[in-house]
Amino acid sequence: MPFTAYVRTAIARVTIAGPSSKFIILALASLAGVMLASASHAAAPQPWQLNLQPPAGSIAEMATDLHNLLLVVITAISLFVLALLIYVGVRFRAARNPKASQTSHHTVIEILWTVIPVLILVGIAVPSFRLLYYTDRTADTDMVIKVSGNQWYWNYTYPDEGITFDSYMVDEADLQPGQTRLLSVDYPMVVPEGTRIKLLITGNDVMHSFFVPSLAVQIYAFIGRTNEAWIDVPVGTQTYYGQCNQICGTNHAYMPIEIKAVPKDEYAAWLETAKQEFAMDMPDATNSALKLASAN
Ligand SMILES: [Cu+2]
Repeated sequence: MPFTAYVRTAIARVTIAGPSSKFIILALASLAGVMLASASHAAAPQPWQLNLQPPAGSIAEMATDLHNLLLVVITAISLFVLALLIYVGVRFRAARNPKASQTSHHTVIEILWTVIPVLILVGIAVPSFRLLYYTDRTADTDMVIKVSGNQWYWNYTYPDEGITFDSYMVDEADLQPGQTRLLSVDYPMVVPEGTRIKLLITGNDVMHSFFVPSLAVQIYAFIGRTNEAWIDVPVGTQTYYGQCNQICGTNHAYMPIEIKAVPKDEYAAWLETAKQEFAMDMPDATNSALKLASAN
């Protein structure tokens, strides 16, 4: 159930309890709405942002729903523990209990504080494993991009198109209007909108990590090993920003990720020029090994 549906159900339940509690819940819900809305629109971090970036695609939506569910659970647990602490502090204070109780066992409570946490964990495990297995299934993707982490830039290879290019951050002095400091790159990874993309992620020197929050992808880029992930790029022209998320050296903070989702015809036009500009100059063996990896 999406988060908004949770809130709606909660309001409906509280309506029975009485008008004053309904007002409190409505006020809290609208506050949450304001907080969520302030972070919307761009798939990039915002100043004073609260909460996650707006989710893009099915994986990110599931991850956000799981996060929202866990937020409710963890808040309830924290409030419960706080209430217990306050109760114990007041009820069993030294002034009221000059002679301390010697109680050391209580079978019922011991069973409860074992069984209830287990039930909560099992309840969390179900949506958590559902999401894990969903992200693990990459069989029916539309295209493949190989991502290589380097000190300190990314390289994107489209094995089926025979193109490969490096992607460097735009220096502050060279920023054009509309570009974002520390996030814009010279050659973004261009993808067609509404596409499922398999990512083959590897590294060429040290460990990096390919992290795009709005698409809910964070995968290590290891040397000599290819990690697999997929992203579900939604319909709509949008630029998704991310960064290397594994401390990889001096310029770790300066190797951002920019993924530009464009309409299909715009992508085809980009591909035409890219094929001339970024034609892959690779031995056939490397190329066919890549194609083999992308076919599996
Ligand atoms: Cu890095």
